[in-house]
Amino acid sequence: MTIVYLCLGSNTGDRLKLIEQAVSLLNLAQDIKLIRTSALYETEPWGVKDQNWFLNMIAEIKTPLSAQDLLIKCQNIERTLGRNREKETRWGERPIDIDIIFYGKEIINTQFLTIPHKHMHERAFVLVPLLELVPDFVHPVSNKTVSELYDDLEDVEDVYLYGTRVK
Ligand code: PH2
Ligand code: MG
Ligand code: MG
Repeated sequence: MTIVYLCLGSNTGDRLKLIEQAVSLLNLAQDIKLIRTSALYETEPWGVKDQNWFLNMIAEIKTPLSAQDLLIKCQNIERTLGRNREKETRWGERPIDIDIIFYGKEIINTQFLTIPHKHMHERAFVLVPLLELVPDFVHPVSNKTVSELYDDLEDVEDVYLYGTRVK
């Protein structure tokens, strides 16, 4: 069993409903045990500015799945909720996105998967909800804690507490 931190995001359609549905599909999945979720945050778009604001949150799960199999499960959930990658642009709008941020302390670099997530240390929309759950978790590549990564952030995009807890 591995503890994994997922970042969920949505910036089109009924964002709240899409995030809630993603959480319940994760919870229903055979090999995924949902442990806890962060609060929801409304966040300024990172990367491509000219798009709707996102709702983001972190889910802490436990799973016997490999990182690759977990990725496939997450992508299946994204598809179930109407995501069509062929219509998307890099960092552009999407109804639902489920990214693996940490997979235990593992470091993975394949064609399909980079873990820890390549951009997590640059993103307040990931670090703020992570800070809420695991401020002392150590990033296995930089060896910095989540709270150190947060303190090191430059160009912090706006992150607001959305006020509704999903779980
Ligand atoms: N996801 C992106 C690109 N930019 N910005 C915010 N605030 N939240 C996201 O989830 C997000 C983003 C690509 O997946
Ligand atoms: Mg993704
Ligand atoms: Mg993403």
